[in-house]
Formats: sequence, structure tokens, C-alpha cells
Amino acid sequence: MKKLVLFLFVILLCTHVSAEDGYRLWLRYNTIDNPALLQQYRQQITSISCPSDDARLIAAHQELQTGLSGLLGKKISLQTTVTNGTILLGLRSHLPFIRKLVGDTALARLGEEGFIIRTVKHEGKNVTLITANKEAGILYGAFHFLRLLQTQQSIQQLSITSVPKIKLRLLNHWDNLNRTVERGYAGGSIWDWQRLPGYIDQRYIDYARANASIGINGAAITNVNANAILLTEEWLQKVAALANAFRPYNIKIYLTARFSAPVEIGKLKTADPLNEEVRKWWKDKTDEIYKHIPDFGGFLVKANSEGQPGPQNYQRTHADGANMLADAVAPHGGIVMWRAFVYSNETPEDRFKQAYNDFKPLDGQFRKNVLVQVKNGPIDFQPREPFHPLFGAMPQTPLMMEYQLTQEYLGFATHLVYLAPLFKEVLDADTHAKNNSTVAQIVDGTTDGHTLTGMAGVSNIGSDINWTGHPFGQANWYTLGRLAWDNTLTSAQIANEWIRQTFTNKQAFVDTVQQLMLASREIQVNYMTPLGLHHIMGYSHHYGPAPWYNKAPRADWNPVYFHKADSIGIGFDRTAAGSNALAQYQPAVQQQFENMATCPETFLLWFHHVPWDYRVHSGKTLWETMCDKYYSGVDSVRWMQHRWEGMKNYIDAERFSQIKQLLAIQEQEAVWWRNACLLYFQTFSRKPIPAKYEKPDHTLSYYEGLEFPYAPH
Ligand code: BDP
Repeated sequence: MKKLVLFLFVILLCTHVSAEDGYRLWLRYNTIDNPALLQQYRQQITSISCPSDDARLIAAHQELQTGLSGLLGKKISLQTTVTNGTILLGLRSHLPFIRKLVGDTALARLGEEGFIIRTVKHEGKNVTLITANKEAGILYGAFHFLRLLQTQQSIQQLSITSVPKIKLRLLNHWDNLNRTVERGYAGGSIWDWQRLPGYIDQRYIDYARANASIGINGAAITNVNANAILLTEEWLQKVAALANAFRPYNIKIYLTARFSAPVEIGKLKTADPLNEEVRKWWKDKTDEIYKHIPDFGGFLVKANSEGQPGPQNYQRTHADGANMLADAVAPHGGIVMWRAFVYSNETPEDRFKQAYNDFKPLDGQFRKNVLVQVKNGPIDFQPREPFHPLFGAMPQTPLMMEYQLTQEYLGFATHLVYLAPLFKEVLDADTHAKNNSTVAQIVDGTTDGHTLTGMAGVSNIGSDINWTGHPFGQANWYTLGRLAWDNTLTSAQIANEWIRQTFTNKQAFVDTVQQLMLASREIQVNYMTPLGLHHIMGYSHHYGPAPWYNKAPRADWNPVYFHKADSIGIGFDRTAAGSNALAQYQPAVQQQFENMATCPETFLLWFHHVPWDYRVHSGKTLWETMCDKYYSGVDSVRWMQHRWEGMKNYIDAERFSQIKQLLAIQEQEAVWWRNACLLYFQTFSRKPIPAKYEKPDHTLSYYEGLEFPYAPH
């Protein structure tokens, strides 16, 4: 009996993987499960030393103490003496020997946030040195070092230099002051305004730690559909408390500025950006903000877009509006991120073209501390969009990239979609501007010599215990940080390191899940919007398919506006014969896209109205290809389910089961997308769905009749 109990206990020990709720994200710090490696690490790491009590360095060594103690399964503490195996943190002003060791030029290259990690001999001892020009760099170096261990890499003879490619690496939260989150699918807002400024939730610190670990250095904490009340004294105190909590993690706060605030809370008669009183109001307001938050980052503005007020209400330009705010923050070193996501239903122009038409003529008119923030594509965060034509068209203006992490158009927090391939596809696109610059080179400033550069992701974070609702949503947050730091990282590299830290280093799991993640975005494009279809989702809440929808108050909110299906074919003709949006791209891009035969199939219906019988590269007709894509999308979700099933024994039961359940919903919704879209488009193509495929289990009118009054908005 005793033997049996012992046996069962041993079995339990071997198979039990501790409970996980996902709260720890990729900073789990569980003890390394590879005994040989663990032993090596234990020999190589004995203590931490840090000759400074700067808040950022305290954050760095505290993280190292927690992280290393967890990973090594023994207490690693802070000591003043340096021994063999010390992790030594310091600037050259703290440790004069660094200059000799590392050299002035190497240090100069690090800028404000870069770092060096090196294995060195110091006073005869083997130490790992983490150094930088500024404290922030050391903080990032500490997290990098922890990542090496979490991903089980060698830490012998380290010689790492890392410098961020982009200066402003931000999350944009679309959080409202009542704690709802616009397009948020992971619970309510994590900002507990009611209890601020007095109560600092541990979540704020953990949020900041997570951001710092991937190099995110800024957060615009409120909705771009802004509320002027945020700029009142009472709320600025709350914001200041958050800023204090974030500061040790090198995260600056940015606020969304409601353009009409001078009227709404300042009691002025106008918000005209050229009016002296208005300009003074913003200057005074900005000074007040800096009194509360000395390192306030600046403003993020959505103006004259989807009903938001802006300078055009006063016959002024976007540059007039942006410059007014830029002048207010400039004396404090602040910046303005002015969004280019604008379109108007009063303009009969193809919505694709409107941002370019408004902004391109303003190139050269913005102040030095303004960035124009451009969504990755010309319409609106669709599963696939061509790159925005403004990239490469405004050489005198820093263009900041805006991605969307929250999956508004990509299955909410229910579908497993790894977004790195989407982000990379845009970054790698050749704009053919200035010696074939890629979008990445425009955004990181190399093409036009900008030093003020930025990349933002609309946050997918909420009050759910695991932050992002879907456990794989965490990967998209992670990706934003890593790509903004280093836009040369591949989707595979980012997935690989995220999986190892978030789940396990077991190779079979890493390989399978990486494969699944890399395939996931294309799979979704196939079951939602193949061949360049876009904006065919449910009205307003954007949940599920509604290609038939035609009742929105403005034409360019209707799916029918975007797909233009008729008895001849489907797709939006944006060639010279149509809206001529293609003319906004460089000639080489135009040439490739304007011809149906050379236009990549992935973008076909973005630029062409294609006859149903048109033969694509495979020789099949457009209709057959569309059927194949939709069916393969659903099949691939089933493949993901199957592969996930095989992962059961590698990880904790909690997350395994959550993901399994979510994949089952994803499968149902993929079927829904496929059936609804094909049945609807079939009313135009009047061709059968090939007999080899399973038949849709409902009629078109069933799908058209579905309503979701409480779907999240
Ligand atoms: C759209 C969203 C809307 C946002 C808008 C924006 O549906 O909620 O306010 O983008 O980016 O995709 O301003």
C-alpha cells in the first residue's frame, strides 16, 4: 500500500503542472525544468549588485531578484560586494571601469535606452555586466537577461548590444472614464478611476512591468473618442498617480485631447486653433498638466473623424490644429500624435483616398514635435489591407504606425489570431518611395532621417484575470513591444520566445504552437475576407459576417459599399477606370496592382471588380477560388483544434481547456462566416458551391436574420 501511495505521489509530481490563470503573462519565472541547465545557471549566477538607488534601477534589480530567484529555485539577493557570478548593474558614472571596458563609441551608440550585456572579468571575478547610458537602458537590459534564462539560452560569454529602432513605443488604450473600453473584449478598463489617486492597484505595477519587459515606453491611457473632463484638475490628479506608478518602469503617460475642450470645460466660445484665447487656454492647460506630471509625454488626437470635433470645424487644417497643441507642449519637451484616420460622409470620395487627400498636402507644415499617426492600412484594421498610401508620401513628417491589437475585426477575444504576420507584412511592404524604402524604413526614420519615430498598438488589455481575454491575445501585446524595439525580428522569432516564456520550453509544444500561430492569420483571412474582401462584418458592433448590410447612416459604413458584388463580379475597382485610389501609390506599386494578372491574389478585390468567371493563377474561376478559400479556412481551424488537442499533456489544464473551448467557438464562427458569405455572394454569382464540400446548414435568410443587440462595441 505504502509503495503504491509513493508511486502515485511520484507520478503526480512528474505530471503535475502548476495552476495558471494567465495573470503572470510572459513573466512567470517558474523554476527551470532542465536539470543540467539549471545547475549551470546556478553556478553562473550568484548575486546582484547595483550601486545606485535610482527608481528605474531599483525596478531593475527587484525584477532580477524575483525573476532569478524563481527561475533558479534559490534566493538571489542584492549585495554590495562583487563575487564570481554577480550580475552587475551600473552606468559608467557609477562604475568608472565600464568606460575602459566598453569604450566611448560603443556607449554612444546606445542612445537613451539601449543597453549592453557582457560577460567580463572585474577585479578578478567573472561577472555579467548590464550597462547603458541611462537608467532606462539598464532596466531593459535586466529584462533581456531574464528572457535569456526564460527561453533557456546560454549565458556564457555574453556580448549583446541592443538599441531600440523606434523612439516612441506605445499602447493606445481606448478606455472610457466610466471604465468601459471601446472595442475592448477582455473585461472593463484596468484604470480604477473611482479609487484613484489614493489607491494604487497592483495591476498598474504589473502592467508597467510587462510593458517594460518588451520595451514599451508610453501609454495613451484614454479613448481617442475623447472626453474633455479628463483634462480637469480632479482627473489630472488621478492621471498623475498612474504616472508615478509607471515612472520606475520608464513609461510615460499621454492623454487624448478633445479638440473642443476649450469650449466644453474652458467656457470659451470657440475652439478655433488660430484664436489667441484658445491657444492660451491650451498653453495654460498644458502647463497645469506638467505641474502634475513633470514627464508628461504629450497628446494623442482624433480630430474631424467619425463625428469628433477638430480644426476643420473652423475652416482650419489638421496642421493648424496639431501645431497649436505642439506649441503648448514644446516648452516642456512634449509631443503631439495627430491621427490620420479621417474620412467624411460629406465627401463623395472613395473612403480609401480621404486620409491621403487631407494630409499629403500638409507635408512640411507640421511642427517638429508632431507625428502623424497612420493606421497600417487605408480603411480600418481589416484582416488584410494593403499598406497605407501615406507611407512614403510625406517625407518631411514623421509617420507613426498605428496597429490594432484588440481584435475588433479579427474575431474579438475569441479567435486565435497571431498578429505578427499581419504587422510584418505591412512593415516589409516596399513603398517604392526613395530607393525602394519599406514601410519599416519610413516608420523607423531611416528613409527620411527622422529621429522622432513611433509605433502604437490599440490595446487589447482589460480587467480579465489574464489581461487579454484570449490567452493568445497576450502574444499580440508582446509582439507590439518587441517589433517596436526591433522591426527586424521575424514573426517566428517573436512567437518562439513568447511561447517559451508563456507556456513551456518543451520542444514539441514550442514547434507545434509556433506553427499554429504562424498559420493563424492567413487561416482567418480565408474564412473571413479572402482574396482582398474587406469591411463585410456586422454593422456597428462588427461581430460576425453581414456582407448584405446596407442600412448604415452613411454609405462607407456599409459592407455593400466595399465589396460591390453584382451579377458581373465582385470587388472595388480602384484602378484609373474606378476610384483611382491606386494613383496614391508610387508608379511601381500602381503598375503591380492595376493589372488583374499581376495584382497579388491577396489584394485582388481591394483593387478590382473581378468577373465571377475570371481565371486566377491556378486556372480556377474566381467563384471556385472563393469557395476553396472559405472552405479551407474552416478546415484549417479544425486542423488547429486537432493540433491543440495533442498539446494537452504539455501545459496546465486551465489554459489548455480555455484555449480548447475558444477554438471550438472559433470553429463555429468560421463556419458561420463561410456559410453566410458564400450563400450571399452566390445570389450574385449564381453558381453552385462545389459538390465536394459540406453544405451550409442554414439558409441565407437565417443568417441575415441574426441580431446581436448586446454584442460588445
Ligand atoms: C474604428 C472603430 C472605432 C474607433 C475608430 C478609430 O470601430 O470604434 O473609434 O476605429 O480608430 O475601427 O478612431
